Amino acid sequence: MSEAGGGPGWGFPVPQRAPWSLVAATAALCLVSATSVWPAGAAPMSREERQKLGNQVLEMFDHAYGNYMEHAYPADELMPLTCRGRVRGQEPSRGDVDDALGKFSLTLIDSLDTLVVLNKTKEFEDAVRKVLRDVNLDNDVVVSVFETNIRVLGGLLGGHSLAIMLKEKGEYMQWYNDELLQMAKQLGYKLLPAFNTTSGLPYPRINLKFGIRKPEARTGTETDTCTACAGTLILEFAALSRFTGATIFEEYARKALDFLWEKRQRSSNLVGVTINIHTGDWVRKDSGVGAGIDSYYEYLLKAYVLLGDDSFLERFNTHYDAIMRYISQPPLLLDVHIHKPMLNARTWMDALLAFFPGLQVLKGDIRPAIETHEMLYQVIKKHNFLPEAFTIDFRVHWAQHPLRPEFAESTYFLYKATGDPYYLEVGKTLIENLNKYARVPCGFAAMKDVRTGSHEDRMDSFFLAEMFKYLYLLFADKEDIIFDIEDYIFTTEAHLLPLWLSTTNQSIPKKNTTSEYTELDDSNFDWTCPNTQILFPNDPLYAQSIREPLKNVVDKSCPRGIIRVEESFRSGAKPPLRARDFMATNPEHLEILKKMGVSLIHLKDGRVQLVQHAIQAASSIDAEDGLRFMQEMIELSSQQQKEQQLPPRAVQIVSHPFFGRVVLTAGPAQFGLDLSKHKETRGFVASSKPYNGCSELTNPEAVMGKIALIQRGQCMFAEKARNIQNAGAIGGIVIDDNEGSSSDTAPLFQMAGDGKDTDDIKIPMLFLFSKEGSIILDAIREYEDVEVLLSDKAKDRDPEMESEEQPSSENDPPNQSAEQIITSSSQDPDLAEQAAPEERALSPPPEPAGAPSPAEMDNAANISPSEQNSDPTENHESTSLGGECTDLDDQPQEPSETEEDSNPNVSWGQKAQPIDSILADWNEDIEAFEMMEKDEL
Ligand code: DMJ
Repeated sequence: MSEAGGGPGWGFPVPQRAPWSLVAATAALCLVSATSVWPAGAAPMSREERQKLGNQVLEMFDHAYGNYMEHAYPADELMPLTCRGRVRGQEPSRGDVDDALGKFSLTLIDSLDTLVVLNKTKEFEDAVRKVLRDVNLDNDVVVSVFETNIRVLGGLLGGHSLAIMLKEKGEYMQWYNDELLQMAKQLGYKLLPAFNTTSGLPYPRINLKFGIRKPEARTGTETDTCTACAGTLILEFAALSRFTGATIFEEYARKALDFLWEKRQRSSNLVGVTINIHTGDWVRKDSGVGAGIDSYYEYLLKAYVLLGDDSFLERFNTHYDAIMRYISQPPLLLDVHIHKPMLNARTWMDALLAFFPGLQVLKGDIRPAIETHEMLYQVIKKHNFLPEAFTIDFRVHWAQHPLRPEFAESTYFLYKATGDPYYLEVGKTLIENLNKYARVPCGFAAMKDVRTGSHEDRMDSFFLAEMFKYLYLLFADKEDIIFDIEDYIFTTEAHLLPLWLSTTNQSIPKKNTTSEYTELDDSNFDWTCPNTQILFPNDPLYAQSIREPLKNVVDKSCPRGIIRVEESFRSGAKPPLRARDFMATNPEHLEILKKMGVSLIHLKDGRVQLVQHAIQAASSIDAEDGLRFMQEMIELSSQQQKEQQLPPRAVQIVSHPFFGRVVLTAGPAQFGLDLSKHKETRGFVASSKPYNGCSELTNPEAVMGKIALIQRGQCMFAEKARNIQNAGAIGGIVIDDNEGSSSDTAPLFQMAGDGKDTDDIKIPMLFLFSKEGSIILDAIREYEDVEVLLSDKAKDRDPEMESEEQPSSENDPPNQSAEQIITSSSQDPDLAEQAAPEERALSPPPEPAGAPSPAEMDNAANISPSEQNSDPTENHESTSLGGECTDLDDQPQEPSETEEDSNPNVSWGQKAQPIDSILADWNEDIEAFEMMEKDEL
């Protein structure tokens, strides 16, 4: 048991307090009432400002929830770009992520208790009536057991918990008669067949109507599940048992947890990411605190809080010690192998681990929580959001961000524990970024790429279940909430379960390990947190002093080993094994690698990944050699990738009513104006005639000076470009002719030339899949004049333009003054040259030959050292390694945030990201995607 577990308080029934009170229980920190002592360094935020921010959160919630209810309900989720509901089966499959959708109005159920927290009691009452009236849990659809448990069962139970609380208060919900609980019970029984395995670990998926076994079920053949999937049931299942008296749910969830505990790797006390549900063998033996494992740890600690069973705390503490010993490398949290826990399994971190500082607060381990949170905040400040994955030198590894709430969650718990107003400022930044970059006219859209600012047509239900709750609570005073939040515990989906369940229907005996059960005398305790006097007894600068050394950890970071390698390159030293010669199958090479501290990780898809740990090298000289070798390998790989790929581009709709809020991910062209080197192109759009653009346009007057829309197909991309250019278009957007295609589901590709010289094409050309393209086509139908910006990265919205233009009707023409700031390519001197149409003699092959297939693109991103044979040039080394330590990702080319912020004129286009940095990110992005698409994030 850890030191924290050894105190006198471990046999006591859990007090009816909120999680942060457990900080007190765990670390004995909160012994005296909170005072108004703040650590110096962050000015206190006035009540007025906190209220203003709280109101802003309410307005944002209304925007998200209102649009879901108006445009999507009863569908599971809102598609905020196309402003309609996402109905499973009616949209192209997105793979595992769709398993959360069970045709049960997911977002409504997930939002129930948020409505009460946000003081929208009337709306809550309406929402509950809708759930009871409309939701069917008996659909013939295969859903994830994990997601259905945390979002739907948890949502129903959270709704029930607050419904009975309101009923007791005597004003609202007087008609309520446990109907949500009955639905929860019905759902619980529907999930039980999933546990019909010898291990007791549940199948990952179940058919809501047919269960597992029946042939119609279309599931039940799976052999593996993720640890979090099997280990994140106990709170909801125990609550269901205790609310209803039906003990079976709690029993099943306990059995699954017991099995996972038995299967932990005994020497490291870590668990892997995926496990075989029949044999209990670890399928993926890497171990971290993020994707695939995260909420298993969370539920062990919270099960102790809710159920008061010491065995859960013991297990948690055992795992926590292992995490802090092997995975925690403050401020980083890095995955390791369960059998060789000193060996890192990855060189990047995923966004889900952002919940961990919050859990550390609950555990009472504040220092590493502050450190990791600060590191994450800096990544956010750099990219506006936390990318799905980022490297240990803080470059984007996977650029997506589906509006995940974990960082807001940790911010809230850290504020509660420390009272440091710094965390209020962090929350304010989160609010600003959401409004600035993710808000669209019909809700909030996930970020497809945090670097370009492009969107995905999705707004996950957890955004409403969690994000708004944590942000609102962050700024709320006790009196702003109509009930005592401290009487509840948050599930992993932020649903609220009452702590009084710990003493209700306790049919399963507690495994209290202390033989002498001692009731804690807590009469001297004031459980209220934060208690900064105790937390920072001698030094009010404590929290700040922990953050301070980390302040520049992101900006000042260098890609691993660059400085040292740079020096050795300058000295002309070469590694004993050159990257270009390396063969993964050559035992001698492997021996050299080992000596240099370089380990080889075999990925599932057959590729290998190289990781260097200088500490494992035979000597410091070998370690230096290892760094040189790694640098060569990076250069070699990135050079090859650069040759074959271009980064994604952005099409941003800037006219009324979008004002830049809709950003579409676009594929680049290998010809025409390179948007990363030139200013963006802005103009109104017009459809070309013929729409395929394969012959001379019959409507040149319509496309002249505009951005022409052309349909994919029937001729080469380059030919289309020439035809619209000849008609006077300043740019072109090719829209996919495969109906339903989307960058959400298909990998982007670049439009290839026609195999001939394409230097005559001067205008920029971008490619949109059909769904993104139809957003523009729909906009034309509705608003007629639609203006877009073609660029390499979405530009900040222009607030002046937005506030100046208050159209009286939805169909008002767009602001014509906007034309005055058009940066059109027609002003480009280069373009003057091509004013006279050139003679062309093309006999085009069919178009598909022009575009590389997704598979070709994917191969380009692979690092397969055994296949490397091209020669990295010496010049390359000196150019990329010369000069100061630079982050290949953004620095020094990208203007710093301070520069941007201090320049009020910066908008629409002064935030260009250098091509190299985007290339590096884009290559990594594809690779990361390949590696992670199978992970259950
Ligand atoms: C939520 O559904 C839950 O928090 C879950 O535990 C994992 N993360 C998502 C949101 O990111």
